[in-house]
Amino acid sequence: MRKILQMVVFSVFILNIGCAPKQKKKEKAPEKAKQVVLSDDERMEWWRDARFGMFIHWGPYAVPGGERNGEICKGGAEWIMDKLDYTIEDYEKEVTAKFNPVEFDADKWVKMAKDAGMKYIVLTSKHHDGFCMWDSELTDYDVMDASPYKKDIVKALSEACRKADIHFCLYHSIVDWHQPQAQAPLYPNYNAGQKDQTVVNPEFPKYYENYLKPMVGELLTKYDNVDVIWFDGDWIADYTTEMGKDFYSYIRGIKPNVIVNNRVDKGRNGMEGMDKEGNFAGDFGTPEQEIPATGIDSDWEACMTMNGSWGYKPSDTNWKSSETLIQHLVDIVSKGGNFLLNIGPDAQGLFPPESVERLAEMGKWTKANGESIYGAKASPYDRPDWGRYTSKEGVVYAHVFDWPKDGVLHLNPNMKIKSAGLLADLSTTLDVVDHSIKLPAEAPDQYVSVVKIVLQ
Ligand code: FHN
Repeated sequence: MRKILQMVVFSVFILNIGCAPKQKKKEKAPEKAKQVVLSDDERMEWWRDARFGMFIHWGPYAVPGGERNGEICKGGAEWIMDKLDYTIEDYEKEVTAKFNPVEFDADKWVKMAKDAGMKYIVLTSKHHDGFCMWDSELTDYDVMDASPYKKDIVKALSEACRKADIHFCLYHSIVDWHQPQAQAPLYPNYNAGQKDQTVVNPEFPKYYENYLKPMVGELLTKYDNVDVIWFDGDWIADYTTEMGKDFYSYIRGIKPNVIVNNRVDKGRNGMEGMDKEGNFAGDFGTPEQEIPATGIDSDWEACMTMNGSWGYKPSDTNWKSSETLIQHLVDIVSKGGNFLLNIGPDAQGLFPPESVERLAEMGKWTKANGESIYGAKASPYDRPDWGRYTSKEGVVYAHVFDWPKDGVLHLNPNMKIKSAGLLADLSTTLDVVDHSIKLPAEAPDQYVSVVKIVLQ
């Protein structure tokens, strides 16, 4: 009789929370951090100086690469579970069970990011498909138990970043197509709130309190060098601004100096990414696949793909040129923002060759001209027709996209110029006449040449 009672109690417990936690050691509450609490400006300083980071969208969705039985998923390949209507069981069987990236080498990835001039890496710890890229105590739907790979990917990249002295950051999705409480009940298509914002799921608060929140706490305590939590999936109706504000203070309570984007709350104005009027949590705005038309005097970071997909999608050959990517970096910094440029590694754990090629080109440029990017800010001068200005104390960097045919660079008439030289070769000074500079016939850089102007 006692046995039956125990069985009844146990199954009620499981039904109640909906996702049976791993039968592993009791998850202890995340330790309170013992760090010195920095001011907001001190906490944001490294991020503001960094200016350029690598986004990595990687997970089981790299296996199908956006294609199922000959059908191509529209948009990002990381949405294939939703867009091509996998059931949870089918996705586990056809996709997750085949995720075995045996070529993955975290040190190689980090070296490519550093050589490209990137100062931080943001890896998807869990995207919308709910698959966890680390050894989690909270679920069996992780790389250790649900995939043949069985190695902790978050740990590998965390350690490779520490070794290479580059900031390690995590993207974490609020949306979760694997967690029953995170989806609208009884709907074949996941997360029906995504398609119909009026659909709400009464179970969602349980998912938030018992799964999503402790999971981020686990990541922050298991991997001690997480410097940014980059939330996504803030748009669903189930997720409330009360949860967002609670989440932000919970995270800062564990790690006071961590930086959190504005998608932790509900303030984001769509893909334009900046906060609408009101009081919302989050440390920086997140324009996506677009660059604001003018400078913005708050912290923001534009995230962008190299082709059209965040996740690996070989059928998408619409690659931005290296020139375009370098000009985007300059344009963003000239408006006071950061550039988070995405890589979608394949199912073997390799960067697509087109991405490798562009990273190398950007690395050559940032090696020669990085002084005009890192720690640089928007300039007080209006944007010139031929390019962009960035600035530092007493210095303006003129980024010339269109090299003048007559060899004369016309600058802003309010600029009081003391001297000027080509950043790529400061050994020769350039002739300055009033607000114009005499340039050599040939531009030193094939994409964007930089003139360093010392102000009076
Ligand atoms: O739905 C996601 C998408 O898959 C990708 O992660 C981008 C990049 O942040 N964010 C969402 C779309 O806005």
